[in-house]
Formats: sequence, C-alpha cells, structure tokens
Amino acid sequence: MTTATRQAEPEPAASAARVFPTGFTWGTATAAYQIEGAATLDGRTPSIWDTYSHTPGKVRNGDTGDVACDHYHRWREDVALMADLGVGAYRFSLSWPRIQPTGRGPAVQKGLDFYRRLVDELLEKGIQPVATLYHWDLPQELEDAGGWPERRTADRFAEYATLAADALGDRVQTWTTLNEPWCSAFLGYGSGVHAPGRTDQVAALRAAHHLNLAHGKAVQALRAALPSDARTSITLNVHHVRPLTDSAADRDAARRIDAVANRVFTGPLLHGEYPADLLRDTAHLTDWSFVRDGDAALAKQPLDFLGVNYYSPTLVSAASEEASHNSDGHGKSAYSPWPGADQVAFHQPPGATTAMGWAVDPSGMYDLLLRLHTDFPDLPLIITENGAAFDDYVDPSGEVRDPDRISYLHGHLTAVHRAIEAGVDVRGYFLWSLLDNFEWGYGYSKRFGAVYVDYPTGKRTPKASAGWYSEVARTGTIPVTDPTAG
Ligand code: IFM
Repeated sequence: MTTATRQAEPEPAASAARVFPTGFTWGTATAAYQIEGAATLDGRTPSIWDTYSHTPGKVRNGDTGDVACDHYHRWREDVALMADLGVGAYRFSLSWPRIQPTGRGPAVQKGLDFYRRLVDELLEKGIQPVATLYHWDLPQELEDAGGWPERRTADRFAEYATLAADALGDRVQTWTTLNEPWCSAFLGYGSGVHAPGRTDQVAALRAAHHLNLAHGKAVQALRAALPSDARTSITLNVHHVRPLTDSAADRDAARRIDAVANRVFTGPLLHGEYPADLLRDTAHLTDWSFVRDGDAALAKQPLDFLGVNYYSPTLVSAASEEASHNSDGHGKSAYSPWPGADQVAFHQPPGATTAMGWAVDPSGMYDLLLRLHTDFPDLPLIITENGAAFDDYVDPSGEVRDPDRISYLHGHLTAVHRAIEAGVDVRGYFLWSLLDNFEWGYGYSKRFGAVYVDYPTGKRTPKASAGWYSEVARTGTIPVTDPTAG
C-alpha cells in the first residue's frame, strides 16, 4: 500500500486495554538483607553486607540492614499486603547466614522455620512463592576464607542449596539460584561499591566464574532434592548496551561492555563456554586458568526460564584514554567494575530519570527482550525485577501519590506486552519492590516500594502505584494510554 492511498491508523480509544496472556504471573519482589532485619536473632551470623554496612563510609548515612523493614517480625502483615494487592506470586530471597550460619555444616531450624511460616502463609493466601537462594548475603566466614574468588565457595553454595531444598522443597516449586551475579562479582570485587568492597579486577573475574560454577552445582543439587515438577532458574541483570553512535569504535565499546556485563554469564550458562572476545579483552589481566576443564559445561544446566532484571539502558562510546565509569549508574568508585573495558565512556541516556539517576526508557526493555528471544529462542523469560525509585513522601492527607512510578510501570509493561505480541515468550512480571527497603550503598535514601515504609515506626502505607498495580494484577490488563497523562 502506498503512502498516498494508506488509511490513517485509528487512534486507540483511551479506554482500550492491552491484555496479557492467560496464566501470566504477576508478582512483587524483595530480598532478605533489604527487608528482614533481625540481624542477630535465632542464630543468624553476619554476612558480608553486615560487615560492609557497619564499616564507616561505605553506606549512605551509615545505614545498615540491622532492622530494615523488620519483615522478620512483620511477615504476616506483609503477606496480607500482597494478598490485598492481589498478586499471584512473591519473589523473595533466603538469607544464607540465617539458614546456615558461617556457610558450613547443618541448617539452623529456627532460620528455616521462619521461611516455612512465610511460605505457608503465602500458600494459604494463594500466592506462589519464588525463592532465590542468593541475593548477595554471603556468610562473612566464607568471605574470610576467600569469598567468591575462591573455587570452594561454589561447593559451599551447592551444599547450602541442598539444605534449602530439603527443607522447603515440599512447598516451594520455583527456585532461582543467584540474583544478579554481575553485581556480586563486579561491584563486590571490582569497584568495591558493594560488599565485600574489594577492588581487584582479577578477583572480580574469578568471582564471576565461581558464581557460574556455583549456579551449575546448585541447579544439580536442587534437581536432586526437589520434586520433578520444580522449576529452576537464575536471574541476571542483563544490560541493554547501546553504542552512542554507529561508528566502529563505539560499537566495539558496546561489544566490550556486553561481553563483561552479559556474555560472561550467558556464555557459560546457556552455551557452555566463555566468549572468545571476553577472553581476548581481559588477556592482559588473566589467563583464565582458574577455569578448569568441564567447568563451563557444568555451568550450563537446563533452565526452566531465565529471570531478567531491567531498569534502564546503558549508553557507551569509545574513549581515547582510560574513561571515568562513574556515570555507569552503579555508584561512585575510583575503581572500575568493567575489566577489559578501560577505554569505554559511559553516557547518561537522554530523557527523564528516576531518583537513582537512571534513565526512564521502556524501549530498552523491549529491545532487550527481543534480543534475548533472538539469542535464546527456546528459553522462556520472566521479568524478575522492574521498577523505579522516586522521592516519595506521605502527604498531609496520609496518601503517597507517585504518578511518576505509575507512568514508569505503565511504560515498561507496555514494552513487555509489545514484546509478547512480537513473539517473545515472557511468562511473568515481578515489580521491584513490594516495600521501600535498604537500597545497598544508598541505604534507605532510595524508595523503590509499591508500599511506603516509615522506618522509625515500621508503618506501611500502600502508594497510589500499589492501587494501580493491583488493578493490573487482578485484571491482567493495562490501559493503552499512560494513565497519568493529561
Ligand atoms: O534493590 C536492587 C535489588 O536488590 C537488585 N536489583 C536492583 C534493585 C534496585 O537497585
């Protein structure tokens, strides 16, 4: 049809809706250290995040997870909030030092009992539990023994996976091994803006490998201990990397960041080998002899789905000298979390930003999902995190009005829906986060929750976005137009 004869597309009615597939999972997500508190109760020992947050100067305002949202005591109220929201699933993490203090030996029953109670309450309310084994809280004793740069930490992790699966496998069907291993390896051991705060690029690469190995061993342990209908996965914060221009140099910068952000994990996990270009880019740092024969193949275990966390795209260009990585959105440090990519500059993408300074760009979500589908066509995807921090407050009428979050969620859910229409197999979406919580190096200064938390009292107040998301979760639809526009 030529332009001249083409009929104008009718504008969608403002009341029209995008309908998600039947069976699509709607959930919310949290992580143990960010919400539980009770840092020294019932046998829990320090994790690397306890140590790090108690080290002066590491976390904004000297905040720690000692009390956090006190979820350890308020879990019943928090499950009730989810039931009110009408979500069908809850993604949470198990605290390794609560279940297996020191990272060795038998499980502590009181720690397990906490999760048994939580899961029973979720099931009672018809909410499917989705358990993550590791969301960054390595027992401090394992760090003292070398941490993730040491191979034996992967063995310890598989033992812990068995303890967790033996205790909870009768009631938790969906399991994730690691959350965002990129952050554990490269922010924890490279730039040092996350626990344990080490700044050694080779240690970061070793950590990445041992996290891959730990994942493979843990999937084997989970499958051995769980019923055959259990589902296992891993969650990656897949970076959607865009070159600033189409020049060969900028495209090569994007390739380098893609290698050390994404393919360092998807290579072994999904292809059973490390990408040749990553090995080349980092050859001046290490010969990768810490990778033993069979390791990458072991890391490649069958997955029931891939968990994808997306917040914002990454915009890069070539730089003639060693470039500042401080605008990469991952916190300020004199040390780079990008081994093999020193001459890459990071740029702030155009447009609005969240309170984290991260660009609001739903097209990054759409492009990322299409790319993952192209690269791994048979792998179902679940958005295990997406959301935004804004400077929320309770207004004098007692309400928390957060139109920017509603707009962000609407834009990103529209992107997910468009990706599904384009043929991408996306099975679910988990809003980060259920509650405002401890945002790592930013302490309590950044609020990602659908529910506002008043930290001095622990009082929870659902924000306007909670009401909006509740409607989405209950109906499985979103409006075609941004509900906050006009
Ligand atoms: O709060 C974190 C979460 O722990 C991991 N993914 C990103 C979130 C926002 O920074």
